[in-house]
Amino acid sequence: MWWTSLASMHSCDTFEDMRSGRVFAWITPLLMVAGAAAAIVHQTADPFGGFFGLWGPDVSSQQSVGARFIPSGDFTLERVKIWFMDNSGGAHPQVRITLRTDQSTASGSGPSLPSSEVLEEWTVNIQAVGWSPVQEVMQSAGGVALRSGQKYWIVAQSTVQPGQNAVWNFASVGSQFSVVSQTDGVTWQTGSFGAALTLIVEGTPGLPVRPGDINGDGLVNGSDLTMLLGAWGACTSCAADIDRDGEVAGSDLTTLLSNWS
Ligand SMILES: [Ca+2]
Ligand SMILES: [Ca+2]
Repeated sequence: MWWTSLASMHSCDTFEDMRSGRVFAWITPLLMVAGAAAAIVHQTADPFGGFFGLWGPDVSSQQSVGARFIPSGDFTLERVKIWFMDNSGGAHPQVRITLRTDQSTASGSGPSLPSSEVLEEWTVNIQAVGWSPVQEVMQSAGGVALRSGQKYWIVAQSTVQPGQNAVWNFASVGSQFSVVSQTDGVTWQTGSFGAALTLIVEGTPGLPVRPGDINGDGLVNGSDLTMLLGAWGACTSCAADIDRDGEVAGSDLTTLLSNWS
C-alpha cells in the first residue's frame, strides 16, 4: 500500500526538509504569484518533478484519505482541485470527495481528525488513465463559509476495490497534516505529518452573504432572530428588513428561518 511506504521515508534528509517546511517555504510565494483570479485558500505544489516521482495513497474500499487545511482568512469556497492517478488501467474509478469540519472543533477537544459533518460533497469519476496524473476540479455549489483559523478536511473515499482504485497524488514538495482510514472514513488513524497531498482550495475573500445573517457573522441563528424581533415593525434601512420593503415583518422572518444555519 502506498501510504505505508511513507514510514520508510522519514529517515531521508530531503524528506526531513520537506517535513520541516524548509523546501516548501521558498516555493509558496511563487505559487501565489502564479495563482489565477480566485483567491488561494490553500495550495500545494503539483505532483510533477518531485524527489520521489509520481506517488500517492490509494483511495479504495479499504482506505480513505484526508488532508487538512486551515484558512488564514475568511473565505467563501469556490472550488477544490486535486490531482489523481489511476490504478485501474482506464476504468475511471469513482471517488467521493467531501469537505468536512474537524472533530476537535465540533467537540471542543480531542485529536484533529475529519468529523462526520459534511459541508459539501462531490462525486468524481477520475479522468486519469494509468499513472499520468490529471487534476480534478470540484466547483462549490453552495458557497460554503471557510473561517479563518478553523481546521477543515478534504476527504476522499471510494467503494472501488483495491487494484482498481484512484490514487491521490502527493505534491512534489511540501508537508501537510493528513490521515488515512482503514474503514472507509469512519475510524481515522491519528493524524501525522507526511508528504503533502495535492490540494488547491480557492475562494472569494470574505464569508458568504446569507439572507437572514443580520449581524454578518456568517451564521443565521438565534442572534439574528433576536435582532429581527427587536426591530419588528416599520423600519427605514435597518439590517433586519431583509427584503427592504420598509418594515420588519413576517416575510423577513420567513427568509431568516428558511436560511437557518
Ligand atoms: Ca448572524
Ligand atoms: Ca421587510
